[in-house]
Order: sequence, then C-alpha cells, then structure tokens
Amino acid sequence: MKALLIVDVQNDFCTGGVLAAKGGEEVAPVINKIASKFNYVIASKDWHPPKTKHFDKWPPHCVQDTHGADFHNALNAEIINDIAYKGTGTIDDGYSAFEATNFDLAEKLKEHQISEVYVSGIATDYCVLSTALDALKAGFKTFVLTDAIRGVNLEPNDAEKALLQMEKAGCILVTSEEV
Ligand code: VGL
Repeated sequence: MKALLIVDVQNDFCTGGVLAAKGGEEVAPVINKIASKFNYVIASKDWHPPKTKHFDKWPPHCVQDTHGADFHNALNAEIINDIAYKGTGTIDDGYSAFEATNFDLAEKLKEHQISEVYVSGIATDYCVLSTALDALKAGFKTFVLTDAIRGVNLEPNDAEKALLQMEKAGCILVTSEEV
C-alpha cells in the first residue's frame, strides 16, 4: 500500500509568506492531481506556539491558529485523510513529519499497511529532507516527488544538495507522471 505525505503546504511557505519557498504553492495542483493514486494521504502542518526556541533560528512562521499556518488554498483539503502537527512545543524544531506530536506517524502508516511512502511539499532543503530521511529510517520504501517539492534555498544550491543527500541515503527520485 502506498501513502502520499504532503509536507507543510502552508501559507507561510508559499508566495507572500514569511518563509516562502519560491513557487511553493505550485506543488499544490501536482499533488491534487495524483492524490487518488494513493491508499492513504497525510498532510503535515508546522504548528508552532507563539514563543519557541525554533524562532531563534527562523523568523516566526506557522504560528498555531494563524493564517500563515493554514494550508494554501490551492491544496484541495478533500484529499487529506489525516493531519500531522509538528513543532508544537517550545523547544522542538519539528522539521520531520515523523516528529508529529498528535500521533506516531510511523505507527499510523503501519496500521494502514503502508510499505511505500511518497514525499511531496515544502521545503525540499528542510522539512521534506528530514521527512524523507526519517521515512527511510522507519523502514519504508521512500520516493521523493521531484516536481511536487520546492526549496527555501537560503544558499542557492541547498535544494539541489538536499536532493542528492536523499538519493544517497536511498530515496528514489520520481516525477508525478511516474506514480
Ligand atoms: C521549514 C524552515 C523552518 C520547512 C520549517 O517546512 O521546511 N523550513 N521551518
């Protein structure tokens, strides 16, 4: 069984957001189009309290119950079976969807007999990277949807480097057409 993980397609990571990945919202139509090919779809939300150590490293973003933390409206909410909330404490970064605090994501995927995980969303160089590496560690065959991710690129090649890192670790890079 196959699961689609949609990482952090939230306003603050899209055009106009405080931590925007260039063209972040462009992942949404790609994700909407392929969602029906999966047995189970989980979307993660970065969901920070107003004060957290995480904001020593980053400008405040995705604060709980704010517009910035809402899913971008280009993402079809009806495709989502479950939402994984992460970074909800005052010390955790919560980069990986496997650090969700409302349930154990690896357990949930196993309950749904998932063996293959496809990772999409934002940002390639942070939360997508951490989520894909954790999916491998948890024993899932892990695919990264290269046309359904966008990077923050604080340094110009960060997203490209992250892709190489994921591939080296054992992730399989595919496009949405190949699903
Ligand atoms: C993210 C930077 C800081 C992400 C979250 O969603 O990739 N990036 N917090």
